[in-house]
Amino acid sequence: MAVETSNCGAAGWISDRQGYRYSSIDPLSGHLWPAMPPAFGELATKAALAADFAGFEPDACLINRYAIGAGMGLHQDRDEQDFTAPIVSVSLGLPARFRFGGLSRSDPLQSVLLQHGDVVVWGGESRLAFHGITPLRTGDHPLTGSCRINLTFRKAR
Ligand code: MD6
Ligand code: FE
Repeated sequence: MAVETSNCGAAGWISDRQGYRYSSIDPLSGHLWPAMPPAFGELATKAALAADFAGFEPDACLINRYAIGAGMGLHQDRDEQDFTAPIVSVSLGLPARFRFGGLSRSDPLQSVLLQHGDVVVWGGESRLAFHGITPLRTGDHPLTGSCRINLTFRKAR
């Protein structure tokens, strides 16, 4: 089951024939990504600060929409330039089980149920930790219906 993706901010995460990369242009529209709404950037900066990462100024907000049955396999977020900046993840809509491990794929995993409104910040020693989302279970959320939306804020460049 696929996750549908979009972006806002100066940099967007795309996949095309050349593979995965950050691009300032939306390949579907040929235009720049929409600007990151100031409230989004402020939320990410404040959440990072609350986790002791001062001065986080994301230039990318990945928007992922998970349908029922969609998940994301264990992976590292390692295509950003600056690993001193954390990742801030905001969960909306249906709950999902977030699995969070260590720097090796085979490290033990913690499992956390992310509910509507939950924010996760990871950085420092954990910046390159493996993580993933187990396939979404059937449900109906009053705000999003039968999906989950995840925003991840990064400093891509
Ligand atoms: C989540 N998302 O959906 C975790 N990583 O809670 C991710 O780990 C993620 O949404 C890379 C690209 C997009 C993502
Ligand atoms: Fe990720």
